[in-house]
Amino acid sequence: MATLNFLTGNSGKLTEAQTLLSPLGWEIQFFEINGEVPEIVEPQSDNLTTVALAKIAQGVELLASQGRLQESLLVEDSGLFIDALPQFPGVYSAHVLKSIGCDGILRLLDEERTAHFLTVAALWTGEAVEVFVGRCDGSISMEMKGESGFGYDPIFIPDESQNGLTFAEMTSEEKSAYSHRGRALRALFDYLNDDGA
Ligand code: ITT
Repeated sequence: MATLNFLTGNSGKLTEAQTLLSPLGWEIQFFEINGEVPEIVEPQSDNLTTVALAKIAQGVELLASQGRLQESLLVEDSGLFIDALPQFPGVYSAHVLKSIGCDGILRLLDEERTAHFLTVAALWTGEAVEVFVGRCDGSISMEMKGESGFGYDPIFIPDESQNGLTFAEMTSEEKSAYSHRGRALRALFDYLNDDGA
């Protein structure tokens, strides 16, 4: 089974990548140095791709410093974009979640509730960097619902959701079928397969 290192401090992201890619023959593991996920500096930017590329550049430097440059490495940056709140929380999604949380987002919204999630994943293949993007359109629920997943999952209803369920009311498999991350990682898998990696 091929191994993919995932440089992230978010265990929810790791679980979703494992759900999606393990059945396809990939073992996904945290990228760690001396048993710890290394700290990465995220640049101030209003662009997810810029952030993802900054993360992969730092990750590749760390691989090089460990003599592991031939290994593959995955990073990704994701954000929730709410139409009624231009660019918000967007690239500030992590900060906004910590400061006002899902409740705070619900308090800011009125009737206009359409939103989308974006993921920009950057993969170091051992030779080069490839970028994959996934988008999921949906809306913000009227209240928090569900216990699964992480982050904004209790308030996001994807358009494909049959019964108006939030991501947090779905299993990891169901969420991945529609989600921004699922789409980006399936594109990544197709690339790895086509490339014979
Ligand atoms: P990294 O270490 O990978 O950077 P992070 O949690 O800082 O992990 P991001 O900056 O990409 O990740 O995510 C921004 C915020 O958006 C963060 O608070 C996440 O919890 C949230 N988020 C990302 N993907 C999500 C998803 O699929 N469902 C709900 N919330 C999500």
